[in-house]
Amino acid sequence: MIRPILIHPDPRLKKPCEAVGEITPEIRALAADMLETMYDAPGVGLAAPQVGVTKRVVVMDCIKDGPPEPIVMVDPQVVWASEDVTTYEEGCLSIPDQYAEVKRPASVRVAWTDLDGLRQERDFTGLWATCAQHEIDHLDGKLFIDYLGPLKRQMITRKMEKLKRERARG
Ligand code: K1U
Ligand code: ZN
Repeated sequence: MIRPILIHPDPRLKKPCEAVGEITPEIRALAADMLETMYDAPGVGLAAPQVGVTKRVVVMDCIKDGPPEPIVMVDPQVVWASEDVTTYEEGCLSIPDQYAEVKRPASVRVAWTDLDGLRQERDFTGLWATCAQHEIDHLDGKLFIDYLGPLKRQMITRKMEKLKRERARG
């Protein structure tokens, strides 16, 4: 099922999410819906708070051409980050049509629980590393615009408020 994606500003996007712990049928259904919603958008990642669920679940697939490579991460943690940083022009499905350069560690090691309840650990580089950090930020109530200066952030927030007013009017 495709779930509606919340648009910034929304208090649910600013709230730190709660740990999941045990994998339940509800978590498996949430992950399936999130993957469907991400592919439909389309996007390369999605975090549970973006569909209004403040639990620590993210999905990602940064393969643009070729067979899909979906990853579901429950309770993900960055356990190591490289000293070298990279700049990527980020977007966000909760901040449509707005892009800005964000500097982050170029490589990260992430540990998470998979849908079989097994703990996984993997190193990510390139867009995968940027996306994993962007999604884990969502779980901590942080958006990519929080890395920008106050003027740019305010300008984007005002555009999103206008977009939401227009969408509400229909
Ligand atoms: O979390 C999100 O809002 C998803 C976001 C993830 C992301 C994108 C770029 C850098 C870091 C994190 C998106 O997927 S925005 C859409 C996007 O990047 C895209 C859409 C279609 C094809 C390829 C990329
Ligand atoms: Zn985002």
